[in-house]
Amino acid sequence: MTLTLPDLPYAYDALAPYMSAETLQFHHDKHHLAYVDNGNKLVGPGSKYEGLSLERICAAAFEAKDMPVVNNVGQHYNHNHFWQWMKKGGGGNKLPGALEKLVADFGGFDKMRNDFIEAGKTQFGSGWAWLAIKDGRLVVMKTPNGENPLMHGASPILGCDVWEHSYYIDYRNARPKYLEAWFDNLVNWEHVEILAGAAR
Ligand code: MN3
Repeated sequence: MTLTLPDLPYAYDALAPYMSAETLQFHHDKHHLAYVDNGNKLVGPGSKYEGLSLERICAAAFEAKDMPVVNNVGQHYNHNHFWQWMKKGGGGNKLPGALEKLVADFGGFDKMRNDFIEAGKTQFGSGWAWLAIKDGRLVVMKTPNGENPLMHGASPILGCDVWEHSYYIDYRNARPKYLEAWFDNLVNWEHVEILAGAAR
């Protein structure tokens, strides 16, 4: 398949002050583009991944321990959703109805928020914190580098990029502050709901 860089679904300055235009310009225009360009050298026509969806490529590459594809195509999938997992005026603890039961069964909103932020804080080095659906239940996960829950038998519904490129301009080394600001002010719960619906 041919990977293409999606446009951001908002202006570069839409997420300030929680995520600056400068961060989005580097993160989207440089970092995500590099994953697209590198990924296209790995999964293009003639490769063994030809004809597979992005989701299937993630799982197949991890199964095959094909780490260049895991990391570059994984990061393409992760960032496609990362842009959509944020919006101006996001966050808050009012969830769409379809998410309420999943979150209640997990132990409630506060436990979900705390566990998610803790996962992001404790991911050693570059990686992601996740909410995912596994065996019909909500789980919190963390993964290194470009890995995602698709590679671990789960369906991601929310992910926060904890690579330094996602927060260093705005928060320097304060990853916990970034995670809290991100969760409380930027999360687009409607995109989470869409993915949760598709995961059933
Ligand atoms: Mn990133």
